[in-house]
Amino acid sequence: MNTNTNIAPTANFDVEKIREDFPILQTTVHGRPLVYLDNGATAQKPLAVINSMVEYYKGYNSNVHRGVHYLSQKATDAHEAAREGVRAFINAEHTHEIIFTRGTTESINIVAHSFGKAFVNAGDEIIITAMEHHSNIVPWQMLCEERGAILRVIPINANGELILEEYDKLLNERTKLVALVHVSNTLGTVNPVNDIIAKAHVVGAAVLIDGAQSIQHMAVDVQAMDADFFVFSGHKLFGPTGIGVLYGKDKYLNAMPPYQGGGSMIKQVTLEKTTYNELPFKFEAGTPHVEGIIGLGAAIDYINAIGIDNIAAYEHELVAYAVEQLSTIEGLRFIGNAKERVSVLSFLAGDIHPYDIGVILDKLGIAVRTGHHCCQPIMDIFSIPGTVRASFAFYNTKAEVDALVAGLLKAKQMLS
Ligand code: 7TS
Repeated sequence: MNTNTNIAPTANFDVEKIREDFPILQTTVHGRPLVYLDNGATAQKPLAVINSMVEYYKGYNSNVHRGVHYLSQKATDAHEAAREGVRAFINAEHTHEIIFTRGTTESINIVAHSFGKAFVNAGDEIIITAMEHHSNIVPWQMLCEERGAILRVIPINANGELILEEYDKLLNERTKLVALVHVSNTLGTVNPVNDIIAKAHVVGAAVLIDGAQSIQHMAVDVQAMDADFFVFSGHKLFGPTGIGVLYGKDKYLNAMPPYQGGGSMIKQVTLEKTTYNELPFKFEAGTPHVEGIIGLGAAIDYINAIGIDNIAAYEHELVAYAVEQLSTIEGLRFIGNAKERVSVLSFLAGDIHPYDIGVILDKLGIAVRTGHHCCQPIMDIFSIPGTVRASFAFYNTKAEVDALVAGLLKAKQMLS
């Protein structure tokens, strides 16, 4: 089910101890202990992340890359250390290939805008898949409309897996870019990105991988994968909101025009003409989200201390247990049954509306997401209004899965 099935969590992976690092997990909702199963929307933050940002504001708040003074240099050092932390975490070749953005959505929009300007012309083709989040659909539709390019879509089967024979048929010398999700936020499907990227490269197309739902669940190596772009959000990786990453190979980033003009992204400005700064600053106009970057760096340090392979192995076991337990509920139907799947379970219970289930679970202190999860095309394919989605993190437990099952049985009883 997940790609790390052969690894067992090490003996020192102690979920109860890990939970102590997350203050919010000690709270109650409607008088019940919080059971947080909406990690796909945003993950909770460990104290190490919260404290890193408090320390920045208390001790060295300053703008970066601008001042010779002590505070500015300290903030700049922390900021650039976080960039190096991101580089190492995804094994990018160069630190300057790491661009800080507001999140996955902004990262994709930068590529659509700047790669589009440099490389996409009338009659060119862009390939996406039918399981994309809206943020990996709409920017490409906008680009295609603007440039007279054509959007092609890889369909999915009833299990929620890509139909790869159709991908083979779509690829051709007009394909300029393939943009797809690594792990579906709605189906949990893990896509075979290595093969998809290798095939795109045969026709000379670049590939953008949306890693918003993979980066927190499995080891990512952008060089081994050979991704041209890899994007993710800090807030789903136990870091703060408002910060994200665009990784791009420098051969592409150097050939792309800036996304925004302003301070920091320039080398020299006269009233007639501006020359642009080098990577990564060419794509980072204005004062960055300094505390967000510092918080993201702390989140990566925190994950590294636990070990992403330990996290993957623990979650594999947890999700297998959840599938087994949920399957005992009569009338429960999973939306998405991919062979390769991680950490996201979408389902329906009989013909009960997902929203009604979500409201009852909430009263029991259980947070799940209901609705279309910003993937309306998937709902159209399955002819459903939405799903109930439980999305797991490494701090969730089998006892919480049991609470979810009990809550669903109660909801069924009340609503049937
Ligand atoms: N791509 C995927 C696969 C996502 O799951 C999300 C957010 C995004 C892109 C956009 O990320 P953002 O941080 O820029 O907003 N997904 C979800 C979700 O599943 N529930 O809430 C947000």
